Amino acid sequence: MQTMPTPSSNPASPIQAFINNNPTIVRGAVYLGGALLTIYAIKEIIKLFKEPNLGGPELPSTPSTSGGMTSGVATITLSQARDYANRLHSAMEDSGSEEEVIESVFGGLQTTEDVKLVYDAFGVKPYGFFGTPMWGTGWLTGEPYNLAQWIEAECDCDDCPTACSSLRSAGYSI
Ligand SMILES: [Ca+2]
Repeated sequence: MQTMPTPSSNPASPIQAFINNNPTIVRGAVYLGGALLTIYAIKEIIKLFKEPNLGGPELPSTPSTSGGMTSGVATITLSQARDYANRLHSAMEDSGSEEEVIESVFGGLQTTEDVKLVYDAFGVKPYGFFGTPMWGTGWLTGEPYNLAQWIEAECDCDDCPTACSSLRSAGYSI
């Protein structure tokens, strides 16, 4: 079994001994690891295909640092603000939410004016259950939530720190 030609007189390491004594467990662990990696890779690939790209502008690849947001003029157009608002809604409307999309959108906003444009473009949308309400009356019809309320309901500030700090910088409470 010894493959290293070292003239060491040391006994096999505890790890090597464990592997030698428990080949079934070790092989099982390797297979399990491989299966988990495969599942992870498939999920990542599916996510790539699901990535909503409606021909809107590409998001900047380098998010600005949270908290470093300046006030002043907007750096995005109204049409971009609408695209970002739609992207945020798609990231949250179904079961669960795509935190990385939310963070990426807010990471691309540079001024508090940008945040306000996206906030206004988002407007108020009914929120119910896990996002878009489904049917009927009562709790299933949803409550009219603004962007800050959607973010709060879908993605707390631990998971979406950039979104939270950007909204706060622009004066919205979350
Ligand atoms: Ca959701």
